[in-house]
Amino acid sequence: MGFFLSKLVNVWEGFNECPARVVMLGLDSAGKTTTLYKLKLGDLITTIPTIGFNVETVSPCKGLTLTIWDVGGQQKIRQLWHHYYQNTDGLIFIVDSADEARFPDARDELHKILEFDCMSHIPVLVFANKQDLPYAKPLSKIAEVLDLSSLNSTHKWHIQACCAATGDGLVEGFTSFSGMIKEYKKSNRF
Ligand code: G3D
Ligand code: MG
Repeated sequence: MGFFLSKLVNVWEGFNECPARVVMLGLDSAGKTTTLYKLKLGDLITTIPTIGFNVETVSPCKGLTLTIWDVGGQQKIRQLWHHYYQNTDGLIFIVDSADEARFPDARDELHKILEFDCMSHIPVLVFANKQDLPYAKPLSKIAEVLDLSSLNSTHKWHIQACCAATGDGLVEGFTSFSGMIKEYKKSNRF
């Protein structure tokens, strides 16, 4: 009986699995590639600046399978980001919480992405990364400088403090993102 029930639970969880395609963007050195491979390998890798993209399928939390496109964030290649926007179910935007000088650039890039038609209602997960650094700004400050409240009428968004190097905060962020993505996909089904 127990065996039968556990099989039933597995089948139910299979139905509930949510495969989705998301893009992961943010300024160069924010920690995108570190996040991707922490999720994929469970390990901290040595990164080099991403010139093109990395793509991996990961299951960051229960019931969610994501194909994540991690696109290079250097200034001259940001103009290519829009090539990755079609058929996207969500945006992960990563910020270096200790890089206060570039918060305005991060805000401008985030809002530019969301102005594209195909991104106009997608759910947004912001990771305030590198919270382990001594000068990292708190979540409230980062939400404010990114002007996230101005997205309230168009986007479901969530901001999560994290340290991609250790993985702290990643599961919590993706658990919130999972609900937002499922709701978005349901509303876009027809
Ligand atoms: P990017 O893909 O957004 O360009 P990377 O960023 O993942 O390549 O990371 C850029 C640098 O930030 C790397 O250091 C990486 O180890 C570091 N980093 C990423 N996440 C964290 C974090 O949570 N805390 C700290 N302290 N550092 C982090 P290097 O030295 O290789 O440039
Ligand atoms: Mg990178």
